[in-house]
Amino acid sequence: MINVGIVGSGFIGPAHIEALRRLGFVQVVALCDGSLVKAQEKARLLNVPHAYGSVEALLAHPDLHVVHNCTPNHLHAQINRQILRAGKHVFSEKPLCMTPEEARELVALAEQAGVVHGVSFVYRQFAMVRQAASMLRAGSLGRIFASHGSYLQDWMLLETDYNWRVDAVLGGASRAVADIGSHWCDTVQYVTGRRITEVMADLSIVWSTRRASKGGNQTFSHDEQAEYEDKPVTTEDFGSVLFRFDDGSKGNFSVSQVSAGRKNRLTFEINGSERSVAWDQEIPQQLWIGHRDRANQTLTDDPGLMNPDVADSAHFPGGHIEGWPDAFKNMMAQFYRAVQAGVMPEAAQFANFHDGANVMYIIDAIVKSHQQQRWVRLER
Ligand code: SOE
Repeated sequence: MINVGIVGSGFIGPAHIEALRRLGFVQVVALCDGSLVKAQEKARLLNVPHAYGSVEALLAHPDLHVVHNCTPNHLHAQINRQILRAGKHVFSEKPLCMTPEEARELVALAEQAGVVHGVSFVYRQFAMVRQAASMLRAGSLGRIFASHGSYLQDWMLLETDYNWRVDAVLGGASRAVADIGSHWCDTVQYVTGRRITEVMADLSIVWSTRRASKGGNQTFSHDEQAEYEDKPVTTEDFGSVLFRFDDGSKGNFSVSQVSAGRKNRLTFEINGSERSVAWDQEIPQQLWIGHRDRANQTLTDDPGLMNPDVADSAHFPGGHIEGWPDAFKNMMAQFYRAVQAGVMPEAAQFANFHDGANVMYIIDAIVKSHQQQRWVRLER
């Protein structure tokens, strides 16, 4: 059995634990949170045998092999560093850190440590996203003309919606782009096999002051009875980005956390000279395939109908719809196969620290582009 420790038990820590438990060869042995009391309470609720009130104490747990960093953004770099210095395999929530400098440092540390390193970019692990990537690899779209899409949510729509992500000190200089645009970029770079090299961005804040619940808000939660205090907002609620890929092809995407009715709608469409593909995270089992000279198709996640090289990313016969928790399981399965082998695979299908750093360079360029109102080339 592989022994795992989880740091952080907010919205996402329990999702990691659930996915790990579905693998069968991994056990979550310890959990750590900001205080021992909170960690003990969460460990009891989540049936985790050991609880710790500090990362140091968790890292000293006997026979610990892997640590997942599921903390708020401002703690990512510091805790990833600690895990690497302890020589443990590391799986970090996104974004990898808060600045490009930290990203470069973490990539170097991960390489030196010789451990398996992963970043939680989960959307590339959906069966139909992997199918789209397989089709592109096989050349079935032809020459790529355009890539576009958006990632829209509504959990920050109201003036009374607040969360640590709003505070630049805790969430970073960018919010919507770093929180969900990061997923869009990773997913589309994975599908196309191309890298974004230049961006032109326009970011907007719709609530320059938000009314924060004095009791604090979890991600996606809303408390009707709360008492509020005013807090200034310096991070974007939505943004539009034009980009250029390394092969000269182009695209654009928008991100928004204030789009009423859109819960977690990551969509992309890629247009090639032969056909198009489009995908929507809220109907994840369908891949739309667009044609000019015949009727369009909707391919569903039936392993028997998918390309053989990616058919193992759907686990049930067609019609048994798989979604976000299943993509999470796929991501963990990829990562833990590498942990079993003890080395980073040649062509990892899970996002690693290099991918996490790459997205940090994109976010940094987007923020600079907005501030300077011009095209910005990525600095790696
Ligand atoms: C909040 O916007 C959030 O939970 C992100 O932080 C996740 O990465 C995304 O998968 C869903 O939305």
